[in-house]
Amino acid sequence: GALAGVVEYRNVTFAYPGAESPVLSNISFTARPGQTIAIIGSTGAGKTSLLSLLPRLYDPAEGEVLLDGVPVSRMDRADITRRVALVPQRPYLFSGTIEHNLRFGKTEATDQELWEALQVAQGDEFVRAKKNGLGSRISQGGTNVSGGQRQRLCIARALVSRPRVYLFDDSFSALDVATDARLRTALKGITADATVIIVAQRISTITEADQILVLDNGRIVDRGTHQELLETSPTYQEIVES
Ligand code: DUT
Ligand code: MG
Repeated sequence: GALAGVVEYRNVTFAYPGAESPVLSNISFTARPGQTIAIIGSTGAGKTSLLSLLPRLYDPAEGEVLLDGVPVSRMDRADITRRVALVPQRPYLFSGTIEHNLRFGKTEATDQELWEALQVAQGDEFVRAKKNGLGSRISQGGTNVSGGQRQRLCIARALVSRPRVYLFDDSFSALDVATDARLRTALKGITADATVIIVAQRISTITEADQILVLDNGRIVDRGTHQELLETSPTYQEIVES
């Protein structure tokens, strides 16, 4: 049968509670297993807001978000969380060991799976260099690891949970170009039959995406592959040149 993990946004409009104007207007797109969909757009365009609707951090005012054909508004958050992993723009670690942080919600993962996830996330070296390895303690909020290390641990945590759908909110922008490229190559193997949605700042992160959505002021103004957008989208060209 068809692989699970089909995400569909259908005419989605969303305003934050109490706000007058919507931050997302009439958003429609479909992301299928095996595909990488990229979202790009200037700061405040609505990229994080768009991602937040799938795990139901918020519900849209109009339209529907569907997971495998079922509106997420009819699903338990726990059920969605089993199938969708969001790596937030400000990655969060809680107090406990690195192992606890990686296994969060996925207690049956083996140590080998943890190390594989760390390797893909380009975080294995710094964990191995710690005296207590996976048993090293993380302080509340992860203040005793660097921002980049925190990001890699949160990417690894998502990988350990083996979701059908990955949402990466700006997870690669802080990495240097070479590490970003290595990470994404490694990611391809492990996410090959999953659905991947990437919010990105850097064009090089998304040139190979199956489809790029150009978000501007809460609307998808253009969509296509990198090559198509270079030829057709002034907004995309501006981003490329910036
Ligand atoms: N906004 C709110 N309340 C929130 C979060 C955001 O009103 O809790 C507004 C701020 C902004 C719009 O929604 O005008 C879109 O914000 P979002 O965070 O979705 O934008 P982004 O595309 O993710 O921006 P960035 O590239 O800075 O992450
Ligand atoms: Mg954002």
